[in-house]
Amino acid sequence: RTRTFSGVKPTGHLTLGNYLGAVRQWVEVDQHRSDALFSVVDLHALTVEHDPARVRRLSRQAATLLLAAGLDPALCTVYVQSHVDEHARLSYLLECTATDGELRRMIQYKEKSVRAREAGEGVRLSLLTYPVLMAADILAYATDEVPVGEDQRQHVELARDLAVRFNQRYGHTFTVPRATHPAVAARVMDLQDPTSKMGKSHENGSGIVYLLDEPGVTRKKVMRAVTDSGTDVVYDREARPGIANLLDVLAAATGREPEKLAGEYDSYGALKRDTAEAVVELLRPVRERHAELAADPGYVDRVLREGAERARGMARPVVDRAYRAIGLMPAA
Ligand code: AQP
Repeated sequence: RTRTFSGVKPTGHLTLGNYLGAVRQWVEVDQHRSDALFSVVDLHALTVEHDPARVRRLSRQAATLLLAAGLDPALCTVYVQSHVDEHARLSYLLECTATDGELRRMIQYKEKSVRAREAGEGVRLSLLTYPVLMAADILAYATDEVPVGEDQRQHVELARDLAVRFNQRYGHTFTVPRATHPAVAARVMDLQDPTSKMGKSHENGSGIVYLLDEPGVTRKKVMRAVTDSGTDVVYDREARPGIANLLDVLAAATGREPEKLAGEYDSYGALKRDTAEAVVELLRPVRERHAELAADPGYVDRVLREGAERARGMARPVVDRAYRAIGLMPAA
């Protein structure tokens, strides 16, 4: 069976982008047709300025939301990254495989390090090495497929490069993974700035639909989405990014194609109203189930404990093999 791995960072509340770009595929496709692991990758939340209590709270919330969205512990493994030591163990070996030049080329590093400097904060070394830890997340499980939004494409490429390089130098150790992306809405844009990604850690939340937003709040955010000059509804991501983004979201929420939908609208207002309703209905069951699960933290704890145990059992032989292959002496 295909092995699948993916994760979410607890750097903010989960967004519609996370859902359409990643989580929905995990629920509807990956957990059924593959041997899948999904992780709240909390170590990655420490690469930028963070508040310890908030990271802890958001980690629990993200895990609860993944279950609320429909991940079923009977079908897949759900766990918290820091509960499994193998990620950090393997990361060091991959730091000894990657070069500093290839990490400095990562787009997210460039963007986020500029943001940190502008905010007068130091750039944490872990922000540079973050894609190496992500490669370890993936390679530790002999992963074949990594279902992610398009913003993660470059990081999965790095994981492939490191796997190939390690295998060439030290003998076959790692499966070489590949990224998969949803057909529609692989990159949901910010409703207030449709040229930048809807990202959960952005300061201004008015262009971001959070999975736990009340329906009234979601409606307001969609209705106030920035649209392009012009009035006719056409699907053109370059010339009309605002309208294209709404069409992508509506298409993803209704299982239609954005180009076809464009032909059915002759005003921006009607498109926004239908998109708002479709998003509210799409997220309604997730919100409701989240409220139920949040009232039963013992259940979530049990799922995460069992998930971590299973994950450890899968990762340990792979990481142990890598330790031997690279030349470290086994303990007597
Ligand atoms: N806007 C998006 N559209 C489609 N997919 C997206 N993903 C994230 N944003 C979008 C996908 O969701 C998965 C989990 O994302 P993440 O936790 O790694 O990162 P993030 O939501 O982008 O959060 P950040 O880094 O905290 O926010 P920013 O970037 O604003 O600083 C991934 O598969 C991701 O592709």
